[in-house]
Amino acid sequence: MPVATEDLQRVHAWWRAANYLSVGQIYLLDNPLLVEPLRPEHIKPRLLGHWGTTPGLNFIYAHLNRVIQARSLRVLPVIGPGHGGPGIVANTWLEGSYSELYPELPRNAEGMRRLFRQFSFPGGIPSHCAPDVPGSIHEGGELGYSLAHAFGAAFDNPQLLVACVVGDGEAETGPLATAWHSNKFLDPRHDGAVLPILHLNGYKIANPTILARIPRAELENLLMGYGWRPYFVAGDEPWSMHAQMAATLELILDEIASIQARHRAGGESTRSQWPMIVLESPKGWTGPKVVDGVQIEGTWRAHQVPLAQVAENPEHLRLLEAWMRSYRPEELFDAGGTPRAAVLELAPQGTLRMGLNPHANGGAHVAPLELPPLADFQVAVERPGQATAEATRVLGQWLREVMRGSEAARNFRLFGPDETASNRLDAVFEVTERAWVAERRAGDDHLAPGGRVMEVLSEHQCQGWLEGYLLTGRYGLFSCYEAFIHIVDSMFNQHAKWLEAARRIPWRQPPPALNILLTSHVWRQDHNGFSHQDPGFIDLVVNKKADVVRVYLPPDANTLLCVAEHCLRSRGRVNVIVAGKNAEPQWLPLDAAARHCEAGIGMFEFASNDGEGSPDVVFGCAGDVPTLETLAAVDLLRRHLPDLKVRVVNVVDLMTLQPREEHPRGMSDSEFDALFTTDRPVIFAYHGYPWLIHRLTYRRHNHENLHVRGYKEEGTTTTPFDMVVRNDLDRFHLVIDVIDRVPGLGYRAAHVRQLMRDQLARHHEYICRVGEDLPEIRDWTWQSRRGA
Ligand SMILES: Cc1ncc(C[n+]2csc(CCOP(=O)(O)OP(=O)(O)O)c2C)c(N)n1
Ligand SMILES: [Mg+2]
Repeated sequence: MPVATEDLQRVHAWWRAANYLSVGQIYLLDNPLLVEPLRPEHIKPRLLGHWGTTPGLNFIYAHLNRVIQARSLRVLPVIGPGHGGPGIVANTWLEGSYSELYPELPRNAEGMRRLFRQFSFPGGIPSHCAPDVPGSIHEGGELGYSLAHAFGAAFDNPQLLVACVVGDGEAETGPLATAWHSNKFLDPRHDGAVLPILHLNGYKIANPTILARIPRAELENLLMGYGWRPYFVAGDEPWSMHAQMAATLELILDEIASIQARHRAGGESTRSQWPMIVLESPKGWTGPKVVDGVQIEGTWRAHQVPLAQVAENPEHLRLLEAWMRSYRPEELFDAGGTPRAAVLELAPQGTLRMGLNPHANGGAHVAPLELPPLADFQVAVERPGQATAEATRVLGQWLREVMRGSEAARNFRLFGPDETASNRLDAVFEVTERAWVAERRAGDDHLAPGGRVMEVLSEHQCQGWLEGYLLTGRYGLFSCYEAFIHIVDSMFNQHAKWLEAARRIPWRQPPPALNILLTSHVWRQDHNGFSHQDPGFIDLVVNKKADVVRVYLPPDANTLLCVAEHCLRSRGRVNVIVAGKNAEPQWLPLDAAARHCEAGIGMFEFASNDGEGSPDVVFGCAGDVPTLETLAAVDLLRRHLPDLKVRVVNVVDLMTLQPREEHPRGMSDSEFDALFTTDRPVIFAYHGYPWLIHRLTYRRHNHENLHVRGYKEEGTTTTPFDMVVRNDLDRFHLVIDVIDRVPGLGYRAAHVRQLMRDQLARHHEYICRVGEDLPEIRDWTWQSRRGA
């Protein structure tokens, strides 16, 4: 049914107003209402920003406003081409949300002057849909994640419609290309809807886009192949485009409502073909058509600023003024700069305005997550090393109860690329399923619509969905192979930047933390080998601002439980937890584990024999496998060099190693010196690349005595113990390190050193002959020889 002309006129007025305000932000320092002819001193000295995508975004925003009003919809916008920031700022200023969050920018001439001036200006706001932009959960700086974020926001938000603009250039990225498949995971009963709007403006920065240069039938088939029903809105004549867009939105919203009604009434559980829009419009639409004899509108040349020499070139200045006046600002704003009723009538009310959608400030609307008491899941550890457990399996049992506790609120999900069971978290399947709305066959394992375990073989989707889920105020955990978390290095960077920038925006509240569990780690890739061995993600993580990152290396199951509980409670951070899934000896009972985690670092008294006096050597260890090897080395030292005074310091929270001035969890120098001494050799067995420990401690007093063992890129498919041997992280090498570094010991302990070398040779010979580790290695357990 065609939409009434008056409605389209309102949409058109809004669009012109938003376009006017967008151009003003890119170009003007002053004279916002053009009350006098433009002069060079009204123009910004540096012209920054992106015009090309902006009129399309403004067109979409205006049309969404109309349907939000007509249908009282709750719409969250996700803007893939986030470089169109001035457009979204313009729209949120028009609807009033901007001035509510930033009262110093009221909807009048002075507010408009400041709005223009602040954009991409020192001391002002960034050019993209960064955290300062009302209603944004997606900056759109690094392209590719819009659709994953949109789905993450829609999961478990049944009343929400996420309108996701996808750039046609963005659509060429790997993450976006896969994200179309998110529709196989969305359950209309429990989840909201995502409406993708492919912004087919034909160009990127300097090239056409692929999707704009294939026949329409091919594009249609491609999108249909991904399971969507594409509707095309195409052209450049505004009134025809308004009519098409409005009618298409009506159709589509009816379709979405009908899909939801059918599923929610209980009748239907099969996958639906959700509608989407392909908006084919000129890049830089309504901007200057030709500049200096070159076509701008409808080409890649419209991407950034179509008129680049406005202050210097009178013709450009004239063109800019003509361009801005083409929107007829006097019809849109009164003499005082306030938008006229004809424009404002299109703005939805209250929190229906997209800029004030509560979901976009998820941190301010977080329901508590019920966490079951750890005591019910603890491993009984009567004495160190006596019990054996698979740390992640223990965690899985606790997570099962977290799943159960969040069943009604549906505010917790687990994400992972196909590895929940392999990572031994499969207890959760006693309570929920893997989300799946595609075909199911006999023999499938725990697949169902509405499941809250999200498995897709795309680390990008796992990360993107989770980010969208968290930013809209829910909780989650992403478990991943350690080596393959690198696939989302860049996404991690972007999310950490978002969190960092959001801290400076007063109205934003920190969302629940992004928790990444790295299991199937470098030391236990028994089935795989070199390709699966890389502990370098931690190195990347610690580059980020101290306040937003934490890295935890729990040495056993009880410590893992304590760490996980802490992480699920924390806000505004990225927590990385590294923990193995294999059966390993357990060191700490739950109460001791809790104290250890609270401090983040501490002595293992049970393994230290330096008593009141000072140690001859200090062992540092971080990570489950390095802790095991350290304790096995201590065991050997007790046996062969019983007089040697050894101290063992275990690190759970890697950030404690940094100076306090660098990180809120960092130790003071005196605390560090008390643990590691100022003059004794320190042998540090670390889970990852050794250099990181040096990087974190290079300012400490005893740094010249610090000797770090870790992964040095020696990997293959071999036995677990051979992995540590190849990297000199094994107990025998650690004992040799002690002998070589404790003054005077080299001579006295030469025979022990030789014995260690012999053991390494024996190990090598045995594994090559038998194919598994020596029984005394496999079956080694901690024997307390305290004081022996
Ligand atoms: C991952 C990534 N690669 C490169 C860029 C640089 N870049 C910024 S905008 C852009 C073109 C985007 O084209 P499109 O998605 O079609 O957006 P629009 O045409 O709407 O501006 C590129 C390549 C980026 N931001 N992110
Ligand atoms: Mg484009």
